Amino acid sequence: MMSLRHIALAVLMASSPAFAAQNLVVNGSLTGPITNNGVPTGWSIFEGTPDIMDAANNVGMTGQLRFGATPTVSTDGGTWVGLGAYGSYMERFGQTLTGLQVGQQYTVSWEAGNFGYTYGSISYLGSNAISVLLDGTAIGAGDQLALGSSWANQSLTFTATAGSQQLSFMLAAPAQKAYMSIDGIAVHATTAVPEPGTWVLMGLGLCGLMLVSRRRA
Ligand SMILES: [Ca+2]
Repeated sequence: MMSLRHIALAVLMASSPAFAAQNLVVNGSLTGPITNNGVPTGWSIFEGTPDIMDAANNVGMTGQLRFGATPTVSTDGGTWVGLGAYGSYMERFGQTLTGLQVGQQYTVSWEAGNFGYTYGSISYLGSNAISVLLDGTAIGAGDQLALGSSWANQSLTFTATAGSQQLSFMLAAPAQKAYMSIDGIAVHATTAVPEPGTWVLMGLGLCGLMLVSRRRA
């Protein structure tokens, strides 16, 4: 049987800020079947034709090793999304974040790699960076990665201006013909602010602990 002390501790842990900070992104692991012109469940295409790929299937085409540089399995694992850019042709995908708190700062983090694409006379072998957009407006970008750059963790922060905002990704430099990889996308409150209900729970937890100590004494 759980003692009062155990219950109090459980409540305290469940309500602590560290436990309250959850990933607001749905399917941030970008898990889905290899698809040319498709994005995984939970995501939408906003421009162009992004692909679902992995180290053995480039541009979302099964068995196609049309890479400009040897790819490595992402830190996140499984499939990821490939994004191309070529002048006015851009590829952008994303999803609407919900449950944001206005005025709260959030950190967007992701893994980026540049393994390119080459097949016959078609080549996407340039350097580029992953740009992050909020409601269609760029809020920043990761570092430029040259062809052959393996997975790198990148992040930036934003302050929510509405409870629901559209997060999307595209390549930052349209003129630099490139095809980059993105995986492991997450959005967390930068400094977790417990909600009012959480403070009540934490208070109850502390009361429980105090009660236990008094009984012991
Ligand atoms: Ca993945």
